[in-house]
Amino acid sequence: MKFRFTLAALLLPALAGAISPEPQKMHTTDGSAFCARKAVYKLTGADEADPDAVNALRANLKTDGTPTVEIIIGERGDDAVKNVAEKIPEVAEGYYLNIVSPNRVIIAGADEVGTFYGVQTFLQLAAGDAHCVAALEIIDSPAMPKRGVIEGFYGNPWSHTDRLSQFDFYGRNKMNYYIYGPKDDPYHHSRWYEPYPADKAREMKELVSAAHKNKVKFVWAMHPSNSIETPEDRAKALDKFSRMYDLGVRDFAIFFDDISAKSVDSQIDYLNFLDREFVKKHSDVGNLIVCPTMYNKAWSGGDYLQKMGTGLNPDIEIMWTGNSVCDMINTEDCQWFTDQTTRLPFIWLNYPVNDYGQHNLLMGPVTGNDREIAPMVAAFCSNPMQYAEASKVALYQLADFAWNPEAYDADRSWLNATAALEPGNLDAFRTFCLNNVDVAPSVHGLRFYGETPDFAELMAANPEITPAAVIQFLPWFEARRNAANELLAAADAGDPLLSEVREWIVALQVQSLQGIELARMAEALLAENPNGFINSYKEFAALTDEAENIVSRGFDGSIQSVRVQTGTLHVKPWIKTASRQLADIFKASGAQYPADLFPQQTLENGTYYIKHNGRWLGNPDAGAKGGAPIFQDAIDDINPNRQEWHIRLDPVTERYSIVNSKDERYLNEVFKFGVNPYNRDWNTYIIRKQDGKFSIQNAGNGGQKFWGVDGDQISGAQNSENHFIFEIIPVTD
Ligand code: LOG
Repeated sequence: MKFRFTLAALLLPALAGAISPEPQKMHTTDGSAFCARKAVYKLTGADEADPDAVNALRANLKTDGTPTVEIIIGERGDDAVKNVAEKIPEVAEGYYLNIVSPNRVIIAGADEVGTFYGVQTFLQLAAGDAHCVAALEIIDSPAMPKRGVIEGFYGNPWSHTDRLSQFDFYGRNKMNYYIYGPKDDPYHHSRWYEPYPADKAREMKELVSAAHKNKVKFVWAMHPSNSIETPEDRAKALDKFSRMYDLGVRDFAIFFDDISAKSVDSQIDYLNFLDREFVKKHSDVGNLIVCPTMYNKAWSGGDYLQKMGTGLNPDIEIMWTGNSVCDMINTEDCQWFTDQTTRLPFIWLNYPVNDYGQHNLLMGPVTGNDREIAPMVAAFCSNPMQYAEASKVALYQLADFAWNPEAYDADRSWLNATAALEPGNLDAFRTFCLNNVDVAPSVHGLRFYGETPDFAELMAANPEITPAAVIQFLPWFEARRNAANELLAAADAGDPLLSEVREWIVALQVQSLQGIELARMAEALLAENPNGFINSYKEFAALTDEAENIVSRGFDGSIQSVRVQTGTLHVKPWIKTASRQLADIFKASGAQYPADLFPQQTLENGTYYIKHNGRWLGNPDAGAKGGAPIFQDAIDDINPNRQEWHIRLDPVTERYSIVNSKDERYLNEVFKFGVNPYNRDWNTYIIRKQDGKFSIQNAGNGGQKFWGVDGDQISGAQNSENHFIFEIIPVTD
């Protein structure tokens, strides 16, 4: 089904709050709107209609007093909505919503869930900025049948309050799946066979019922690892499932991720056993879901997936994270999976989970999933961060995407998400989110490059870091400081999302103060005010220390706290480079400064001789391409700079580059003059000092060999040797 947006539909958000997810088809009709703020509602059809939908209306709208607006509500087959029966979409969970001028509303679901979703849409319209509702007609239904969340990360599981708040959020944003599988809940994983203790069981029961009220299937997942073959293990599994059934659970999953599976045949046999002996014996239990051990293409091999596809009972659904563990989903991923298994993948999207890159939060626009995947997936669920409230920024967008991928626009969805979540601190919150977009390099390689876009523009406009350029960044940092201060006040006043990520707000605050202090250092340099520079530099160094030591999650019972970081894509590296740059300019100015002002470096940036056994390292073929430096017996009086080397600390790798002063050619990891463009990941060295002698070692991509000497040339030295064999002597003229 494809619909186009009418111009009127695009103009609607001006009148109302954003509808989440974006409806498939919406247009305004003739006639004027009524004012929701003042309306008193009368419900027609409430006796027959879905009770959760009716409760949601009653809880949010005024129904006592003389009615001014009538809401007619029901699902297909109900008397109240029979006149609009042909308008109701023929898709499960779809609904028809008609706001009729001047004072009538019709909400007609394709089924109970559809009615509930129609109510959510109406409530969003009625809560819009102007509280005025336009006359309009919406025909809406989901593109993907199963949309939701897998609590499947490592680290602090969500709290009971977190989960209750999530279900409410899923209901409002039309997500219908929640899979319970936090790796660090022992009753899910390490001691899967043990029943929940009484208090946890009570909570579980409450959760299941809260989920169901929000039309969310509560899937309880168990991770039995390889304990699946013996009759005892199988009896325990049935027992645990029965106990969960007694708590209200009607949907089950088995996770086999992150283990080395003994055999795919025993996994299949086990799953079919549970399907036969438990699932099929309960008419009200939904399809079993499995997360296979080979759950992404990069980790797949042999005939594992083909066997799963042919061996598992046809109703069992198989989860899939795509091309690799953490990757967005495209049509090729889905097709590849279906070719192996002859089934549609139940998508487990590893976003915004950050358990593999815990120092960063993922708060940006959600991009990268192909919009054409809807017919190619059985479900689209995402694994979030251990920060439940903060995860809602991404989950809102993923709900939007899964419902209506055709219309999905990441930037618009992100604007709507942030507006829905933090209306009171909107600009500051958006500023915060944009400082936390990229996850930084990690084992999984997933990156997001849209972080701090306006900072990236400033960097592009000021490619060289001069004092004048650094001052250009001051307003940017001042705006971040103001945003952080505003958000900290809101966090301390109890805002659940902001207090959850309070440490990242502190990180933004400290980072912005670092930037402000850099501008002061730059001003002092321009004003030739060494004391001003020294004072600001000390302040900057203290802030840097503070920035490195902000630790998250100090709550009682937390099993994990991490050092937080923010702005890692552009801002943090820029601050580091700029501070070194300004310090170098200051040192070169000849001003007096305390010996311990700057951090201890093995060597000051400068020009040096490198000597071994009284011989000088030189570049006799200066200007050639390639070739190697050699040790020479005599000092070169004619072309002295052939034996002089610029040794400088690279601010990003914090290692040294070694460049000949005659022709500016750098030394590479095989002890020759590099012919490729200089690359700091390959061409920087660790230089250490001991008893007046130095060692030089490859690092980064260049390996770990030390410099040794073989005849006239540098050679790679073994680890066991003494490497402190060089003199590095400043060239003083
Ligand atoms: C785990 C998951 C974890 C995620 C990201 C799956 C199926 N399993 O590498 O628990 O949160 O990656 O770190 C996983 O994704 N293993």
